[in-house]
Amino acid sequence: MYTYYIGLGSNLGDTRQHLLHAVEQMNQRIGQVTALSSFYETEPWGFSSAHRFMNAVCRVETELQPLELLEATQQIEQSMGRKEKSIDGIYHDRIIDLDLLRCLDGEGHEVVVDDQQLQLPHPLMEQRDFVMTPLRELMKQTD
Ligand code: PH2
Ligand code: MG
Ligand code: MG
Repeated sequence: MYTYYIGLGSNLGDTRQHLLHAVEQMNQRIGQVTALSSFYETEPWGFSSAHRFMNAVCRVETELQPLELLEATQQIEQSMGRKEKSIDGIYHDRIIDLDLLRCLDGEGHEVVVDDQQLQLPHPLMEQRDFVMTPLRELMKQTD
């Protein structure tokens, strides 16, 4: 069993509803969502857009390996109508973005992944307040 921390972001349409829908989809298709941070309204980081973001982080328990989970989260993004993909730091407005941030194994040890498709822990997360603020909220919990 793995414990993952996943960042959620949306800056188009009913952003709060999109995050809630993504959490529901993760519960159905991935495993159990055992914690969800507060929702934070944030300014676009790394690109300019008139649309502000809603960001949150959740914790998910699942048997899926990191690359399997990546595939599953990408399927959820697509099923919710996500079109654009961020490539080489060029960002776009999006209905939903699900980013794998950290993975812990059954003993609570950090799982490190350095694959072309996926790096864990997320290499940019510490530069991003919209990730670290909700992530810290969940890491403080001691259940
Ligand atoms: N995601 C990005 C780029 N910039 N800015 C905010 N505020 N929130 C995000 O989720 C976000 C971003 C790339 O995925
Ligand atoms: Mg992202
Ligand atoms: Mg992403």
